[in-house]
Amino acid sequence: MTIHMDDMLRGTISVWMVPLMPGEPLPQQAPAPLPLAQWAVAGGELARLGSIALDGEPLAAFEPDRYGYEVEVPADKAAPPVVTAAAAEDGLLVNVRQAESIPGTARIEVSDPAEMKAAAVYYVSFAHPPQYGLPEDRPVWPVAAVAASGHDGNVPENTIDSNMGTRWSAYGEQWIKYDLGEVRDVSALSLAWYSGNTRFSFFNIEVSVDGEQWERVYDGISSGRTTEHELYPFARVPARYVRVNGFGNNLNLWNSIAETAVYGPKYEIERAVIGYDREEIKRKDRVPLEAQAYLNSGEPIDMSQVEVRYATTDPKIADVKDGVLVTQKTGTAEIWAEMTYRNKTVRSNVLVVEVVKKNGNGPKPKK
Ligand SMILES: [Ca+2]
Repeated sequence: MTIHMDDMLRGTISVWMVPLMPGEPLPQQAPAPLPLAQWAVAGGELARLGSIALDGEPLAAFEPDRYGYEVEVPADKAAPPVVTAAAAEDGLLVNVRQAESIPGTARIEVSDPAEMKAAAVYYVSFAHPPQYGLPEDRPVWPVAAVAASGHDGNVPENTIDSNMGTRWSAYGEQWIKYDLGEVRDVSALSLAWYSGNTRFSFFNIEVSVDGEQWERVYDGISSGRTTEHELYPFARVPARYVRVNGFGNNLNLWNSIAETAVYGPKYEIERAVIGYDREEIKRKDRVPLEAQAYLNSGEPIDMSQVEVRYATTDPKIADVKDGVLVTQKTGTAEIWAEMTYRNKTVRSNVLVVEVVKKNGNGPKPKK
């Protein structure tokens, strides 16, 4: 910060410092300027926390006098950790407002009901590690139309021409808007920032079903580490329009995007099917089972990527070993499978296996 004051003999500068997390709005009203000599903390002391835990695990970086923490959550974890906190001493009140999503921020306030100590606020913000390049685990939605609040000759269409050498550029607070042509399940956007490896861009992402009512789904800063696509995931939401609001970068007020892509939800296992091609199953039989898992897009999954575990209601009648149905006694057993793909498990259909005697059409009635 630089302040020039020409021809000044005496002046007072008030600096108001407010700890803000990304996306948090400024307080509505500024406090009245107060000379430094009159600064004081109510009661002379702050209430403090003694510990913070994430999903029950102590936050290792915790220090009572450090009020902001940034925690990277593994990419496969969709929900933010649950934050708990304990006051440094008895008698203080701790109030936690959990983060709602990733990225997101939990807010912990510790206060003194006796009002001997001033309240303190701690923040724990959660983010996934940055993901670069075009993701392979999501469907890409085609863009039907693009428009922007302005441009300098580098037009908005340049962000969807699959050419990293062309870009949209606009100066100041500007937006660029993508129309998918129909309402889709949207859950991520990737942006390839022009000069993205040398500066951080400030932006947020909004979505809309009708182009009138907008919902903020992402608020952040680009990593400043890549000119490739950088992925910005958010909770899945139905949307036809996706808008990026740009606020310049850390070096100037230009918003420059080389390429944009809009994505649906991550592919995940949705359905598991097992079966066999045999009309009759006998005692001491061996019948190969067929197992197939399907994505939420309906596509079959390469089964070498899927972990399959079988279960039976009666292993003495029918069991599964190495993907083969193995029978012992006559009777009826139910067989099913649990299939796991990318940390998600689904249960298959249930096969009702009737095991009959050899050379017979089922358990013969007793004479
Ligand atoms: Ca381009």
